[in-house]
Amino acid sequence: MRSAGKDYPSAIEVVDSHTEGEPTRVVTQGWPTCEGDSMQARRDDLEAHHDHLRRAVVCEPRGHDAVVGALLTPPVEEGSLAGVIFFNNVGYLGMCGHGLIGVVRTLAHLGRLQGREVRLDTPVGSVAAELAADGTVTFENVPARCHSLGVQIEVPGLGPLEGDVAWGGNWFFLTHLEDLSLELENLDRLLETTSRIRTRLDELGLVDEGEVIDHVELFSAPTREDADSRNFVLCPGGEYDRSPCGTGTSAKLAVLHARGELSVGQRWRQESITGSRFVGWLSERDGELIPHIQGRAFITARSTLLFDPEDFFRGGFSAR
Ligand code: PYC
Repeated sequence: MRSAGKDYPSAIEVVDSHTEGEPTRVVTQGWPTCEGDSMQARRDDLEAHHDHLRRAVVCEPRGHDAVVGALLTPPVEEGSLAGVIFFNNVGYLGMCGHGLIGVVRTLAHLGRLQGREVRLDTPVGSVAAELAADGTVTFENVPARCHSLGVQIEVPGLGPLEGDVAWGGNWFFLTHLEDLSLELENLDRLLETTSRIRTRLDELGLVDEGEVIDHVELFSAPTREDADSRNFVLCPGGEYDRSPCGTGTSAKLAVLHARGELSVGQRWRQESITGSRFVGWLSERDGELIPHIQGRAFITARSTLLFDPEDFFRGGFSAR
């Protein structure tokens, strides 16, 4: 049996990027092997034996609370180039849309992409992506589904609220608030309000046992002329998504489709709280709705992370 001891490698190689403003740190070398035949098993192994590395890689002092990490592994499916496990300041994500776009740009940057199309395995399924000549990445997500429309909840300190529950690779509660505009100057209130909603959702347990609605997504009218809607997304670790959130936009597409407001193939242009944008649409395969999400990522750094045994903060820390 392997121990869950806190061993640190001497160095971990990473490539940093941002996708429409949201950071991704791809681990390319130095992480111990994650055991398991499936991506879920590897994610569980990572959690059981290397969770201290998750924190050390994405949190302060090497990163910060908004950074999403992506660990590359060998693929588990035939035809896939690699496996990828996404993680953040508090744990693990099923899929991560902005992160996937960052991974594709990173693989291209490293010269590891063979051609323009790639399949990657995640703990919630395989996804396909294509890198266009201008650097735009389009990925075909795992199937999205609307779980329930018009759910009424009572949130202490906020009152009654109506929203939808949908899966887009992670679970989302999608709603809008009349009296809180989606502007960065309202960030403290947006974080506080969405955190309250999430606490209430935890208590209510609206999805299956073992599943958690860990993202809350607010919508308003867009501020850009080339967008259909603006959003604010609370992520599991208390941070907000600077991008329009790939899995959140996928969940939104499923909700719009369930309401009869978006047909298959119809474009949806989702603006984020920072003013960046994803374009999304749905296709149908074997009776399931497949979200397609398009956006851009830019490489910001290639670094070697070091872990000095004398360093009190070697294992990283979170301000939250
Ligand atoms: O783009 O799917 C996404 C995402 C999830 C959390 C942060 N970004």
